[in-house]
Amino acid sequence: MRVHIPKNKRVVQTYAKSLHNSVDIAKFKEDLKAAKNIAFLSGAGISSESGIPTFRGRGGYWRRYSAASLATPEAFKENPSLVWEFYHHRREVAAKAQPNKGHIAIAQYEAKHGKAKIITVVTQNVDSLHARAGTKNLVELHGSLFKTRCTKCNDVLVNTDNPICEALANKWAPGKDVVDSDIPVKSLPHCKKANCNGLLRPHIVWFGESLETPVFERADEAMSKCDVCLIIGTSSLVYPAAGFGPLAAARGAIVAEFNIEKTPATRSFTYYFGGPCAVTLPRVLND
Ligand code: BV8
Ligand code: ZN
Repeated sequence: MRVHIPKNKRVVQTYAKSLHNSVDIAKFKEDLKAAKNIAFLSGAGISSESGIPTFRGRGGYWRRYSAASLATPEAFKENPSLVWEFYHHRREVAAKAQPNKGHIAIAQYEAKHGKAKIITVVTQNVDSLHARAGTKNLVELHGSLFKTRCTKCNDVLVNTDNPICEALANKWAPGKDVVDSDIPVKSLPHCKKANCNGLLRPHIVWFGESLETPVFERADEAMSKCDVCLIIGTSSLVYPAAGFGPLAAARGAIVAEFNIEKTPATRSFTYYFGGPCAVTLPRVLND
């Protein structure tokens, strides 16, 4: 029977918890064992050990631009060539990257316990590394680098062509003094559906865009029904994803954060496991 701890006492106890307290690992493993419904929410931090730069920190820049300034519909409207060069670069980096021990620990945990428990992996990442690690019940909140959407007929297709079109061949160098290619729109990727030929865009949710309703609803269902929730490698700054963990904690779910540093959400969580998640996740998931 779980004793409800008043918030303030829980805050004090949360700070006392850390990976170095092996009691926590044992306790959290017990919580996982007893859980019927487990949700994972990952951010860019889980892929950083696969060599994919995170949004914030040093990696958040490409050429002279911050990643977030290019991940907007306005940037695409204004300069589709530049935005396609940016996403071509990210497709190249993600295609060359391998899932790391963090992705694999989650996929193996699902494979082992997915029959007896409901296990959902919700990711903010667009790099496809969870899928490539073998995760099955996956919700890609913000879409995928390897899907395109037609700006005219809305057709969504998986596309792993590298380069995605001739004009983008070798046009992705990230250096800050690289001259942008200024590719004419007609040479950018276009829809191959009959009588369409609309300009393609990455099937990715940009800042200022709404998440696809069915995708959001699947994530919301998982995060509002789970007994235990693991929040992994995210700065918990971008909504609506950032709201899921604190909402789960507020309704009494056990929430464990895996990050190399504390975040604005840490204090509302039950556990904080500090350190690279390719180390901390296998420690708690591999039984
Ligand atoms: C929305 C895809 C409704 C793109 C992403 C003005 C107008 C419109 C909306 C807004 C507005 N102002 C605010 C908003 C809402 C906005 C938002 O929240 N903005 C923030 C900046 C305040 N949200 C939206 O726009 C969302 N849509 O609200 O729709 C709406 C619609 C219209 C009008 C009004 C409302 C859509 C957001 C989705 C944007 N797309 N990604 C692409 O990838 O190209 S977001 C992108 O950044 C990521 O996907 C992720 O979601 C987000 C945060 O990144 P993180 O994953 O957390 O990565 P980050 O680098 O920040 O942190 C890494 C963490 O890992 C760090 O904590 C680090 O310590 C840790 N770490 C590093 N290494 C490790 C590690 N941890 C463990 N181990 C390690 N080894
Ligand atoms: Zn089309």
